[in-house]
Amino acid sequence: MNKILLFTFLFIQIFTNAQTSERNLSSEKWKFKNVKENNWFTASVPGTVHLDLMNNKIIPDPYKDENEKKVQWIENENWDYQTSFNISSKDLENQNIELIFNGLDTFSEIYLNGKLIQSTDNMFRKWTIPVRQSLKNGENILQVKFRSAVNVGKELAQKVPFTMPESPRSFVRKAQYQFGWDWGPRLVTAGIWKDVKLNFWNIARLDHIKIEQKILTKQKADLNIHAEIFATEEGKYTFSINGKSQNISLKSGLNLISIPYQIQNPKLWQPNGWGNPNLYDIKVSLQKDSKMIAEKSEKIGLRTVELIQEKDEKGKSFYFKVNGKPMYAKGTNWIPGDSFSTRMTKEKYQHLIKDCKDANMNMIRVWGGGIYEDDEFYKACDENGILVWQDFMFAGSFYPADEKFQKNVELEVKDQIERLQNHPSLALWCGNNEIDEAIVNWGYQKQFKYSKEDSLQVWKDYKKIFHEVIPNSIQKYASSDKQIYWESSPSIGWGHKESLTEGDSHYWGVWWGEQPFEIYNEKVPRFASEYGFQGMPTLETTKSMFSGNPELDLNNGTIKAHEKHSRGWEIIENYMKRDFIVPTDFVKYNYVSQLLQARGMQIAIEAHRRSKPYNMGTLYWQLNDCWPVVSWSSIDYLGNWKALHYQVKRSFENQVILPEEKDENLDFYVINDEFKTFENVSLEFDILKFNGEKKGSGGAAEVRTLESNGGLNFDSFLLEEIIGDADRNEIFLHVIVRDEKNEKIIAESNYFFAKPKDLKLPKPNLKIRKISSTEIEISTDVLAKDVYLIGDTHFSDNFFDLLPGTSRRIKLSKPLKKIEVMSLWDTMN
Ligand code: BMA
Repeated sequence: MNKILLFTFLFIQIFTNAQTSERNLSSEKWKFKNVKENNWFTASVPGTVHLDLMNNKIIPDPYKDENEKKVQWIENENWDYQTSFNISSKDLENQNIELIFNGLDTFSEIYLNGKLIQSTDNMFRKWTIPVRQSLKNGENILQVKFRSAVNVGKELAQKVPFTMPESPRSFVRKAQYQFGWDWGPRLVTAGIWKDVKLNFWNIARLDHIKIEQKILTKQKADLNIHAEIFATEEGKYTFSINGKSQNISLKSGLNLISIPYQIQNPKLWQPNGWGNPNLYDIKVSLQKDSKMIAEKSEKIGLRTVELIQEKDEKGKSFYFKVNGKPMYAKGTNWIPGDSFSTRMTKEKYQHLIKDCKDANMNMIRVWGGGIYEDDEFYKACDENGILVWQDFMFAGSFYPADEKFQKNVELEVKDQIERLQNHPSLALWCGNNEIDEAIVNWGYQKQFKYSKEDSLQVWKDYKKIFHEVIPNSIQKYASSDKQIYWESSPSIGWGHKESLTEGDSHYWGVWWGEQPFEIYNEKVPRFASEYGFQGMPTLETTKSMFSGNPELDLNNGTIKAHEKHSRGWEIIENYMKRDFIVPTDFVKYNYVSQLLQARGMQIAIEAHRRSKPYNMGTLYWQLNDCWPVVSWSSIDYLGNWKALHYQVKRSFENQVILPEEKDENLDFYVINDEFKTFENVSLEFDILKFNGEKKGSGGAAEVRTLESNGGLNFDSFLLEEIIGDADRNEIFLHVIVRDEKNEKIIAESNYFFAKPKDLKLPKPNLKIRKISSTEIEISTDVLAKDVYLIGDTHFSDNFFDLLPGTSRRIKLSKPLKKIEVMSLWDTMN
C-alpha cells in the first residue's frame, strides 16, 4: 500500500512538474452508428466499423463460413463515431492543447463541440489539431464522421478520363489489400484505427528526434541528434542527451537543432545469424529554468547498410553490405497480420518476428499493398536482427498524380519516415509493389482501351510519384544514413531476361506461369524478392473457418471460399499430380498440399543459395496470413507453422549442403553464410535403401576449406558410380559435411533420386514415447518420410524425414493428451 502511495505521489510530482502531459481519449466511452439510422451502439477505439458491428452482433464474423459476402454492404455506408470527455479549468490553464489522431481510416470530418476542426483523407497520416480554443470547461463532445471510402474513391475516379485498374482502390490512400487480394477477403473498413489523445504543453514542444549516424568505427560512433522544437517562449534552454546537458537558445516558433553525440567502443547491431542486434537507449530532454519541459526516448542500433549495384560481366550486382560485409539476405514477405489490423497485438507481432528469427532469417519485406506497420513490428525486427525492406503503400495498379494527391503522398511519406527511421532494422525504402511491372506488362492499357495520351499520362503520373515525390521526400526528411531508395519491386518484370541479371525479381513462372518447380534452377535472379506457392493452412486453422461443426471436404462451400485465387485449387491440384499421389481423404490432402508447397520453395531457395554470390538474396512470398485461408504463407492465420516454415528453417541454416543433379552428375554445393572459415572440411555420403540397408557409400577425396561467407561446389560424382544398378525409387542418399578440425558435423542432408510419388516406401513402424508433458521421442524402423505430428500445439520440428532405425526428440509448446502421426507412406497406400 505504502509503495502504491509513494508511486502515486511521485507520479503526480512528475506530472505536475512536467510542462507536457497527455490524455488518452481512446479509453473514453465511444459510440457509433450508421449515419442513416438513429440507434447508437458501443464502439472500440482503436477499432474499425466491422469489429464494432460484430461486437454488437449486427453482423456475423466475416472470417467464418461464407460470411464475407454478407458484409459487403458496410463499405457503402457512412459512419459516425462519438465520445465525450471532461476538461477542467486546470486543463485549460495549459498554453497549448492538441488533439492527436495517430490514424483515421480514411475520409472523415472531425467535429469538436459541433465545430468542424479537421477533414482527413489518408489512413497513413497522423493528424495533429490545435484545439485549445474549441475546448470548454466541463463536458466536450468529439465526433468523427466517416464517409464511405469506396464512394469517395468512385467520385475521384470520375475526374480521370480513363479507367484505372481495380478502380477505385488506387484513388484512396488506404490499405489496398482491404479491397480484396488473392489471399485476402474484401473488407473495406472505416474507423479510428489508431490511438487518439490530447496533448497539453507549455513553453515548448519537442518533436521528431532524428538520430543520424555520421561515422561508425571500432572506436566510436559519431551521431548527430536532430530535434524539432516548437517554442512559444524564446530564451535559454537546456537540452540533454542521456544526462549530458548543453545550453541552447531557442527563438519563438520552430527551431531545428542538431547536437553531436558520441558512443565509445560501439557494439554493433548485427543481423540475425551474425551476432547480437545490440541496441542503445537515447534519452533526450528539454529543460528551462530547471523545469522539465519535455522528454523523449529512442532505441537505436549502430550499423551501416549499403545497397551494392556494380556492373559485372552478366549484368549488375544487387546485394546489401551490412557493417561493411556482404550479406546474403534470407527471408520473406510480410502482409498485414489481420484484415482488421487493429486486432493485431504486441504478442502477435513479437511471435511472428521471433518465428522469422527461429527460421534463420535476416530480412523481411513489408509489402506495399498493406499498411506501414505498427511500431511493435519494427521494434521486434530491431530486437531480433531482422532487416526491413520497407515498401511504400502502393501496389499492383496505376495511381493518379494530381497536385492534391502528390501533396497527400508527400505528407504521408514524411509522417512515416519520421516515425520509422530511427529503427536500426530499416534497410531500404521501396517506392511500390509491382507498379512498374503492371504498367509495362499486365496489358491494362489494352483491356481498358487507353488512347496513346492516356498511356503516356499513366507513365507521367508514375514518374511524378515514384521518381520525384517519394525520393525527394526521403532526401528531405530521412537521416543521411537511411536514404537507400529503390523505386519498384520488382525493378523488371519476370518475362524479361534482364530480371535475372540485375535488380530484384518477382519470379512467378512457378504458380502464375504453371512452370515446373525445377525451372527455379534456371531462373536465378540477383535478388529474389518474391516467388511462392500456395499450401493449405493447418487443420486447426482450417477448422476455424467454420462457425459450427467443421465439414472437412474439398467441395464444401466454406472451404472453397477460403481460397481467393481464382484458379488456386486447380493450380494446386495440377502441381500435386506432378509430384505426389493425390489423396482423396481431406486430412491427407491438406498434409500433401503443405508438403507440395514446402517442396517447391525448397527447390527455389536451394537454387538461389547455390548461386551465391551471383544471387545474394531470397525472400519467399509470403510469411503470414490476414485470415484463415489457403495461401502462399508459411505461417497460417492462427500462427501455426505450415510444413513450409519448418522447411525454410532448414533451408536457411547458415551452413547447408545442397546436392544437385545435373546431366550425369551429382554435385554437392556447400554454402556458409557465417563469418567463420572452416579449414578442414570433409564430405561423406551413404546410399541407403529405405529399410536402412547400405547400398554404397562415398565421399570427397580431399578435405577442403569452406571460406567465411562463402560457398563452393565441393565435389562432383558420376551418378552411375553412386547409384550403380539400384532402383532410383528405392534408395536415397544421406550426406554429412564435417569440420574435421573440431570434429563437428556442420551440415547434413538427405537427397532422393525420384519424385515423392514414385518412391517405393515401406510402411514405417512409428512409435511415440513420452519423455515429459512437453517432450516426446519418436522412433522408426525403416525410413519415415515427411513425418507429420498432428495436434494443436507447436512442435519444435515437424514434417521431417526420420532415418531408418533412428529416433528424434521433439518439444511441445503445450502438453497434448493425444498425438497422432502419419508419414508420406500413409498417402500412398
Ligand atoms: C505478388 C504479390 C501479391 C500477390 C502475390 C501472389 O506479386 O505482390 O500481389 O498476392 O503475388 O499472387
